Amino acid sequence: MSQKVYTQGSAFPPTKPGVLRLYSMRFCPFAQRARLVLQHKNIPHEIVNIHLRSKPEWFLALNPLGQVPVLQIDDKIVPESTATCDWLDDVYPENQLQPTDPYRRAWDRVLLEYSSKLIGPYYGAIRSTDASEVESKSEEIKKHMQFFEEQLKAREDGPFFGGSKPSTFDFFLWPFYERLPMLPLLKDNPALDIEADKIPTLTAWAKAMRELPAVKATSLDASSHATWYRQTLTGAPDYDMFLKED
Ligand SMILES: N[C@@H](CCC(=O)N[C@@H](CS)C(=O)NCC(=O)O)C(=O)O
Repeated sequence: MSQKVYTQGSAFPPTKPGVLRLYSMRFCPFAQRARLVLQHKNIPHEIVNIHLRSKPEWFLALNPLGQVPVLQIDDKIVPESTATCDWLDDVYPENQLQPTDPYRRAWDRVLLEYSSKLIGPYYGAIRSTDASEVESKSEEIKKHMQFFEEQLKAREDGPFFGGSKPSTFDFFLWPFYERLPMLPLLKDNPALDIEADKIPTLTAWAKAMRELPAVKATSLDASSHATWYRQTLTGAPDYDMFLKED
């Protein structure tokens, strides 16, 4: 199936019985969460990429919120990145990602809640044109990173939040961490440098994450992310950017 986006007016690509489909967008950090879990667990699937500024009517019918990711198999539809990942983990239990220990599972929920607080300053730093506002967003991002640094260090069984193997939370956090190095490229503001020396445990985590085949398969480098966000800020991003096929 083509990786090119489907736009408003495009015909619905027919589903096949029993074939799992992910509605995605190649630059979306939330959709990357689902792509990471699909890859990590080797779950057969197909991907339909959606033009998020010109959404097909059939996509809006599937998810009235109009957001990716969405999973579909037969008559089942699951939107929302965290729900898609947990659902995949439950339906494909081999190589389980969610912690079995209830205390750890509870704390992964806490970490997820904190990671959702990172998202506001992250997009704020991307969108703001005011240098001092960018700096204050950057401070907030660093404060959250420091929290994750301390939490991961306290677990003492890394390199992953899941211990010696990644958990769903590792895949929830990764797409945002992967995009942090593009912020100083986008804004040319040194306040946005991650300062890896202040978060050594997270830096070692990132190194281990980058070794995972799922991360290798779904990651883009900082300059590609910056190119994408630069385009979104000027209004007409090319959703098919970097695709080699016709
Ligand atoms: N809470 C959602 C957020 C997903 C989200 O914001 N996706 C963006 C793309 S990165 C989207 O679909 N935006 C289109 C829109 O909001 O109209 C999740 O975790 O899946």
